[in-house]
Amino acid sequence: MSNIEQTLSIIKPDAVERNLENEIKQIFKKNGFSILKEKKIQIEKSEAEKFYKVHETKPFYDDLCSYLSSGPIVAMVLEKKNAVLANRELMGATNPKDAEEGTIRKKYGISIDKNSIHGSDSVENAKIEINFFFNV
Ligand code: IDP
Ligand code: MG
Repeated sequence: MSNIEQTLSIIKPDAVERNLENEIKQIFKKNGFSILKEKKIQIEKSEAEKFYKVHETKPFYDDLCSYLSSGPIVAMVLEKKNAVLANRELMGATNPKDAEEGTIRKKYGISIDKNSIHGSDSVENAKIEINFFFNV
């Protein structure tokens, strides 16, 4: 049974700012992900608020939305077998301090808020998030 999935990845402003875009894309490719679509954009804070709406009651919501809209980001559609989980594993824990060796957040993350990368957390949310960036 093939379980080919697509997931949304975002290279966040702290990583784009440090010119890590190509290095991070290489990590995805080395780990068997195909990058089906990609675009570099800067979004409005109102769009970030929509994207992160699930976190609207959290104390860090406002800072998070300011941050995601603070500079260019690279949104990508990644495809692989079990892509959603595989991408979460490759990204590492939300807080880079807790991320395992070999993960993107361990390697590049600066702090819990500047953690370099976003990845969808379920197949259902991946569809919504891919739609958000690519089907407009
Ligand atoms: P995830 O990115 O690993 O899925 P989420 O819990 O969905 O983590 O949180 C979304 C983003 O919000 C995180 O990537 C991180 O940048 C930020 N964030 C999460 N928890 C905190 C926190 O406690 N303080 C500050 N920022 C946070
Ligand atoms: Mg999340």
